[in-house]
Amino acid sequence: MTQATTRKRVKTRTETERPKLHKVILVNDDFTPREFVVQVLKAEFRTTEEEAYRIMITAHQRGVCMVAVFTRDIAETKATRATDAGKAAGYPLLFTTEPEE
Ligand code: TYC
Repeated sequence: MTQATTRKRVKTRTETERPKLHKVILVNDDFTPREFVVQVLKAEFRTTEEEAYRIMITAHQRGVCMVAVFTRDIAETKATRATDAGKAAGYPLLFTTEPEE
């Protein structure tokens, strides 16, 4: 005789956490030439000339300006590389990162 089997089915729901994004922030200083800041923004963050100028002048006028958001590793790597580009040229140019709320 055949026997019917009953199986319990468990529905699973996968919760995927989105990685928290981190902001890269450009900090103003009194020494780095404007044109140098624009060059670094274009090279490291792949912005257009116009966008780089807007970010640079905003930091110049307000003290800081958000450049872009990335996952933490990428934000930190880009901020470090951009800061090091200034350091290599003898400027105190600074990029920092902070987690987005
Ligand atoms: N304040 C600098 C100057 O007058 C230009 C500058 C802008 C430097 C933005 C840094 O994040 C900065 N030469």
